[in-house]
Amino acid sequence: MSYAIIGTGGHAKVVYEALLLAKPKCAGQVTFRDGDPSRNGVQLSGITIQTPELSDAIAGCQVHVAIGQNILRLELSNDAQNRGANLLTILHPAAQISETATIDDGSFCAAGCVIGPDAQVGGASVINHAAVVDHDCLVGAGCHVAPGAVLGGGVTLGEAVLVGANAAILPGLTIGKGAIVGAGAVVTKSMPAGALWIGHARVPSPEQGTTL
Ligand code: JB2
Repeated sequence: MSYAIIGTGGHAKVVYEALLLAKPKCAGQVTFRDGDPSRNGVQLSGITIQTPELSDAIAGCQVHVAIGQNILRLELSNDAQNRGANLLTILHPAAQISETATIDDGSFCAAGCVIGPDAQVGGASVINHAAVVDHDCLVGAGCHVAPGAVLGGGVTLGEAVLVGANAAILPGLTIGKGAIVGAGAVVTKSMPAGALWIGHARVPSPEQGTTL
């Protein structure tokens, strides 16, 4: 079995460490791949980086896209799958995941995160260190719940939502596709697609004026 981690930045190192803990037998079978030709031959965690990030040789490999940027991670995951790769889900052994939660292909759950009963996490998402995804949450594909962020029970995140570090979203709210919640924010109302929330309030977009 061969494993490929796409991405060679900080997130890739975190994911690689978790992979070795979760599947010790894959040591020696992992390659890092990057789209940037200048990264070819550079060492990361003792492994020589290869470029390009995707080629037809990836068919049949276990591939995990370890890039923090949501849209890029989602697109590269889809590309890898279209080339015949199997998307690898990586669960750190210190992640606490309910037996009734589901985590879709290509996602990463970091150390210390908690995923509650009947929560569903879409593909190519990142539930980062110490983040909480409480019971019955629905997390869309390509989301990032950053370190220490908390989704109350029954929160729904659309595709590619970023919830910043230590932010909290109150139970039952719905956050639209591509929305961004700033670090440390407390979200008290549902947000439409593409919206931005900083601190205790949604940031008005120009066409919305001041009526939120
Ligand atoms: O257009 C691109 C591209 N742009 C950046 N195509 C491809 N194929 N890859 C791209 N990248 C890759 O994203 C870079 O080659 C590099 O591998 C990675 C960016 O690395 P960086 O260390 O800047 O960020 P990261 O994605 O590893 O981690 C971010 O997200 C994490 C969740 C950081 O903000 C971390 O602090 C955070 N924990």
